[in-house]
Amino acid sequence: MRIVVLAGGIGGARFLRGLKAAVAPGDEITVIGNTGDDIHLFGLKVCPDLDTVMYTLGGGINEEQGWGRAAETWSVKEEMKAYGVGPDWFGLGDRDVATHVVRTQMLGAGYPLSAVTEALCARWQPGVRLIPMSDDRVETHILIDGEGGEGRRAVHFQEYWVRLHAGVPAHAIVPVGAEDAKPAPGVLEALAEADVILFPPSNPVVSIGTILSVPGIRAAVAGAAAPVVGLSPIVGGAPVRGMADKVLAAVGVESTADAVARHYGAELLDGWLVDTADAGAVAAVEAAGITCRAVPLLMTDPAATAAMARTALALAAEVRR
Ligand code: FO1
Repeated sequence: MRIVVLAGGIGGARFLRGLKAAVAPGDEITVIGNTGDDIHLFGLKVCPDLDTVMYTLGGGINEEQGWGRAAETWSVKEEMKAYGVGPDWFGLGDRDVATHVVRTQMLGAGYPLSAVTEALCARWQPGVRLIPMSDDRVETHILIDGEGGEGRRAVHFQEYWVRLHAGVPAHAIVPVGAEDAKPAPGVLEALAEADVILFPPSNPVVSIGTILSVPGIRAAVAGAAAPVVGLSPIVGGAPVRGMADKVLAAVGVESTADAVARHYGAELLDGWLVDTADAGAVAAVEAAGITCRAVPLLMTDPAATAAMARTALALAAEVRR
């Protein structure tokens, strides 16, 4: 079975670990990774969501953080601070820096991001095919209120997320460059040939939404022969992790399991899983033309995550187009 997953960072990576445990030998998982979180720092290109998937599935992730490397040291960060060269709010560990050096070197030599990602994954062996949503530069910016009452200003997603802790209202989410971006090689083919397409509990706006903003990808999902099943990132009216509610508000979507399903819409989704805490939302999702089931959705451990993945695959079989 060919399974295609549109994944962002931490939630998506954790779900993929369970999906790998749930599939049968011979099943192939292709991950279309969000690159809107990418940031250029100190002359290096950092791809947080691609790296979180690669490190999580390859066994190198810092487990409690959900990003960056395990057994990390911070000499480079300390030295940059000693030189007074910022920003100092985005923590690049020494081991992680090596990934960005290799990536930036290969990009500089003319390799597209998809080839670079394949090369980095040759070391990590994540057990999935990881393709960036695009080889073109797309960077999510957030429109916030200026300090001191001046007009609004756009900040890079990472500054909003990490320095500002999403603590100020987001008035707009702009995937800069998306309108000129093309799907990376293999993306549209994977979606066309998929037997199942999954939306994991990633951020619906800045992760899955950004992937869908690359021209051609939304239509490829909507027009795919494969059933599309999503898992709600919102449980009991709040995101399980991260700050998805802050960016959902920016696009006028309330933080409920059924509002997110309706945000994606029946033209994309055939099935939607909500947590048992949101069983009351099933009727509203079904009324929107999306088959809905209430099942445990907390990824408390690998076994629970594998069970979620199996339930998503079972629902896909039930709603097959
Ligand atoms: N998140 C933080 O909250 N603080 C950090 O200092 C930080 C550094 C960082 C470095 C590399 C990387 O790949 C991810 C990093 N993240 C950090 C997480 C990052 O903001 C998120 O993983 C995604 O962008 C959101 O999914």
